[in-house]
Amino acid sequence: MEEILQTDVLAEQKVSFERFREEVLRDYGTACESREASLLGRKEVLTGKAKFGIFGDGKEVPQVAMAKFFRPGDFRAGYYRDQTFMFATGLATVEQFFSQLYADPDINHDPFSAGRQMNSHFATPFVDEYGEWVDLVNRKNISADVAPTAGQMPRALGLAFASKLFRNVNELKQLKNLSNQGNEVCFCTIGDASTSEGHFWETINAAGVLQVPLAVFIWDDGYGISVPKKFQTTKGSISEALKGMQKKEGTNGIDIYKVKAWDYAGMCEIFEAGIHKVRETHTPAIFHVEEVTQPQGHSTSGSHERYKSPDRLSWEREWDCIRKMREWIIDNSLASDDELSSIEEIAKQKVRDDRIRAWQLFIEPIKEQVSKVIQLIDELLEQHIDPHGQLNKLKSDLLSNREPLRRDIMKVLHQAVLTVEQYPQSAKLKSYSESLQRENKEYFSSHLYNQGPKSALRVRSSELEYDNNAPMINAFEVLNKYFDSLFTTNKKVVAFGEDLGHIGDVNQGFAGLQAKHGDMRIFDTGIRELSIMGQGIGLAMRGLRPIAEIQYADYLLYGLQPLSDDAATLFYRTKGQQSCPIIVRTRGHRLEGIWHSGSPMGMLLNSLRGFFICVPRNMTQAVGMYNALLQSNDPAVMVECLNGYRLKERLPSNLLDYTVALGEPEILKEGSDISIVSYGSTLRIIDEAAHSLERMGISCEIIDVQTLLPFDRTHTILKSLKKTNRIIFIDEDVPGGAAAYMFNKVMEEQGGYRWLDVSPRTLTGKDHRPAYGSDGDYFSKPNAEEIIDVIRGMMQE
Ligand SMILES: Cc1ncc(C[n+]2csc(CCOP(=O)(O)OP(=O)(O)O)c2C)c(N)n1
Repeated sequence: MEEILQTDVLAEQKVSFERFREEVLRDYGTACESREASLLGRKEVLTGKAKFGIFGDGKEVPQVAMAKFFRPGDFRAGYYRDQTFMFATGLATVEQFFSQLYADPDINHDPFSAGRQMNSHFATPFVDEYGEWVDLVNRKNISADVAPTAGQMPRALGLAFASKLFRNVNELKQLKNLSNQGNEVCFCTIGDASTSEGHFWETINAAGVLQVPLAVFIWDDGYGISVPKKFQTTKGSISEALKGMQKKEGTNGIDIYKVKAWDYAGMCEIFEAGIHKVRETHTPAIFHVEEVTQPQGHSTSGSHERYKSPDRLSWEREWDCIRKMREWIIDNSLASDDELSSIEEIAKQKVRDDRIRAWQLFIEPIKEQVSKVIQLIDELLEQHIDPHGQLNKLKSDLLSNREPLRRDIMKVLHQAVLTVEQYPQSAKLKSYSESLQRENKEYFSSHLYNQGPKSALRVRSSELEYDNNAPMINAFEVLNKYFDSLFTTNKKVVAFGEDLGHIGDVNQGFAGLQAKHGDMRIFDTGIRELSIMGQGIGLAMRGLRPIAEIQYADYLLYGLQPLSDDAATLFYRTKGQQSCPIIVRTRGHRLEGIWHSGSPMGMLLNSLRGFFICVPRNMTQAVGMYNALLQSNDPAVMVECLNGYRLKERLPSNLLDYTVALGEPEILKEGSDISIVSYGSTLRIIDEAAHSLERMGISCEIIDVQTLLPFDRTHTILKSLKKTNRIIFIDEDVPGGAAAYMFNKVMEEQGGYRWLDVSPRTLTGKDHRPAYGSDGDYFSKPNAEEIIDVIRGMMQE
């Protein structure tokens, strides 16, 4: 009996050893494939087939180790070094990797970005074509990479924080496709030099405070392009520098682990235990991966021989992680030298084949277009249409281009059409050119905003309703009652920011609501605008509806980078596969002084294409906009009027149903002499001026644009201008800011210049920031007297 048992145990041990061996060899094979992809990728750039390449060579072994513990339901927010992780998790193939390197715009070939992103910028689908969140629990999720160093950090905080909410907020527990009760980990990767960015420190501090399941892997290869660690990091070691944040008995904080990039077995052991702890306890962790190499240098833009010493270069060769893994496999008798050589050879051949297939996929459709153009030119030549032999020349130029791009075809087509446009026989050529223009527009310029069921533009305006005895109340109370109803009916909404939880925001929009709806749904944050935005971005990407607050519009500048680089580009850079319906709530325009009266709308307009920018004049209008936005998936900024919270507004009875159609201006007062275009707080100054002007016999039409992005989709302003033939754009931004933007839209896009009797004007704040005090405000921002004078001048012109 004992003997039989012993045989069983031995057999079992043999099986598990065999499984272990297979897993190790599979990892080794993945590492070899990835290395080969890096080597061949670089060649593709140097021979001109691709434009730029950045690769994960030197990080292969840590990434096969890390990938073992990345489970369905988990998220990654990483950067451009993670190709091996993507191969090891099965989320990317080598062929797709090359398709992206070639900038193949077909999403079936580059499923991460449809050719819109540089190579090694990965993503997986979070939403379907209708804008509905897919089942994120049973798949591994890659939030779309960005190139700005440390740009992944704020989003990573939000992705991890979502798990904390899913674990702790009862209302969210039924959302079974979005989370498995918060048991997910957000894997975040970053290069050692990028930890110098404020983004890193702000995120790690917030994670330590919040206790979220964030696992940060730092690939420490000693350099940020050419600049060594000693110029990047205090004490030359990020784990040393972070020690004050380390979690101790009875404190919050982060766990810190140090591993060596060439130590496969050591990393597997530490990652397994470390990730398990992050998942179970929501304690964030840093894995400082030291002694990483970079065999080919930073990117295809330069060579590392320029800045690494011969000693360093020879150390990197000796301590190459794949070489060390190979030695470890042989030392532990897991495979022979021959077996490993065979794995290496198979990997090389596979990558060569995948590369060729990706190139074929990329070039075939282009070659078909070339053939079609040649055929259309030949048809004209057969009819002896060839002014000055130009068509023939265009044909031979195109045929001699061995690796044509789409732009080369369009250039030839454009010239060919110009050459023969006077001949009726050129119709087919023209029509083909137009069809390619449409195709290229779809390839390169689609998906800035949602266009399907989740477009906010589908939401129509509805009427405000009032009870007979509806009270006049402080405007902030309108918002407060609205948020109360919203949080009662929409379980996905959360709101947070500085002073937003306990006291209910500095203007009391949320007063009393934390006590009612709980401190996991309405809460305070540290003073960290950048990562408040990241927190909102990550939550929104995981299917929640965050209202992330920036206390004053002036401080949006602190949080602008993740909004501009990450949230605004997300839908575009994934060609509609990921959405970020964050609502950034802030307040601005007139109040006091240089940093509490900002109206930096031009800054937002220029940096947030991809967002809706709402500029309501009162809180009821803001409610209608919140409702419209909450039905859609695009991100938005809501700038409430700082000086409007204590004005009286009538309490509507349909707060939850009232909607404002975004992108449609509202005529506030009809008039016949001049169209005055504005938004937000300035409208009250304009109203005052208009009363005086009316007394002088000048009839003003006042138009509230309501949203700056999108802008006047109904061309309401043009209709007004056709009636008045005079127009002025007034706001509190700097000269050349949002007023100039509105001016351009109406004059150029709407063709407004044709209806002018006098030259159009903009009237804005001064070039400087507004001075403090009521006089400072009066002399820094447009005032009623200025408006009267300018408009009287226009009437006399
Ligand atoms: C905000 C920003 N600044 C500069 C750059 C240019 N840049 C790209 S990578 C890089 C160095 C990053 O080094 P590290 O974080 O160590 O990562 P590694 O590339 O070594 O993996 C720099 C300066 C950038 N992409 N973004």
